[in-house]
Amino acid sequence: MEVSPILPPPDWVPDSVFYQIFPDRFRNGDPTTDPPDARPWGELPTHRSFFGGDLIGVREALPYLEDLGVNALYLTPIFTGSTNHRYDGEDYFHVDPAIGGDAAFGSLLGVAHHRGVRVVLDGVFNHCGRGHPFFQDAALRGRRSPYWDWFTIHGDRPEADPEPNYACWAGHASLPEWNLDYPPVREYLLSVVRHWMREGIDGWRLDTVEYLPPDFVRAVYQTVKEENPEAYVLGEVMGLGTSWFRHKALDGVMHYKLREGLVRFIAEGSWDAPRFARYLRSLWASYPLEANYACYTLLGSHDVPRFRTLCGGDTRKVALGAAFLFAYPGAPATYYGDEVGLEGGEDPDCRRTFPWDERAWNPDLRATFRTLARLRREEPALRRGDVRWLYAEGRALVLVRRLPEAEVAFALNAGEGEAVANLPPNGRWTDLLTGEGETGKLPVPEVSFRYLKRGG
Ligand SMILES: [Ca+2]
Repeated sequence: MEVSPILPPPDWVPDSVFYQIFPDRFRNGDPTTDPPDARPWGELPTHRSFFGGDLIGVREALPYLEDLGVNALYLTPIFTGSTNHRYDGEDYFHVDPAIGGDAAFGSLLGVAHHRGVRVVLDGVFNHCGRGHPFFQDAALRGRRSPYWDWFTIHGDRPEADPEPNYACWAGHASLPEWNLDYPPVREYLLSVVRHWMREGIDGWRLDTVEYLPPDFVRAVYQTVKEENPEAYVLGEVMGLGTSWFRHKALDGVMHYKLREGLVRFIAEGSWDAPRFARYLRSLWASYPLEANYACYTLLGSHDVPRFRTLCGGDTRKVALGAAFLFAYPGAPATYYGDEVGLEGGEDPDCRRTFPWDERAWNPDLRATFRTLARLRREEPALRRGDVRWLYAEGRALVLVRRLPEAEVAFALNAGEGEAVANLPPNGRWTDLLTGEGETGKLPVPEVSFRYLKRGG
């Protein structure tokens, strides 16, 4: 099938509320599959520790996630690997038995789809694990291996010590890089993409996109769309995503740039609202309009400290950050545990186990996440409306999301002390949470937000 170069991002993405799961840490649904050295749930993680979380646990948690308003999952790698994160793939065609194997994934996917929850997988196509059989073959047979050219090895055998003599990701000897200039490697990886599309997944999050040849990323995009034009191709892009969109290689990026602004403005308080607004408007102008609505917007992930920790533990500020994401274009994502107030610094600390004992939850924060998802579900303007920056002064801002038939204003005050912001000069607005009517001047209490709808 010919793929049009102007294929728009899937229509379901702006309607999605994502939840990111690191399978070893979210929920242990079947202790019989645990790695033999699994640590007690709740212990602080190290780079090497396993906790026994699995996909059976994810399936069990679907009612919890639905209650939270989640309708899309992003799972970090699930294919067989030897580490707790599985970014070291050893078998791209099978789900790791330690998290339940192919059967657990098939069951999760079936039940998720039945409940209207989409599933996006992590595609690690820059590198594999040292235990991948093709790399092992190159190590065993040297230049006589049919897989020698699949990697970039300087010497007669791959050696890890004292320095790896083969191309590997960020200098990690455990992660040999695929030689993506060699056509059979591309064919193999595209066959992986096709295989999982045919299993019924809803899209891919592509790992380390900025390290991949752009024409290969575009080939992945085209392969995905050939299998399902409605599937989502999301890139892990830490810098600006502009060139990837221009070359039509991605639908959206993980919006780390937006997150950076939220960290400065809300968590650190080092930017005021005007600076934050200028920064966001500049980012907005850097991306095609449709890409702005198809980005995955986030406060955190397995690669950065948790937002709560960056806020010095202040859950009110986590609520502000989340409220902004749910009021802004893109698909808002929650990193597992952020909604109950889980803390954590740099990796591996940001990968703690999810606390299933409800006494450890922050109930107000979780209630806020539920409310935000409900508002987003009930107000199409929050998902599809255009964006107008109405007010930015001191630590407060107001933006308006507008469709022809409805307008929702979002006001946020990140400062200590009440702010009085402006609403548009005409008409009456109704607070969507309290039902209060407002006109003209809008009081916003310290470290809080308001959603208002025109009319009422
Ligand atoms: Ca388990």
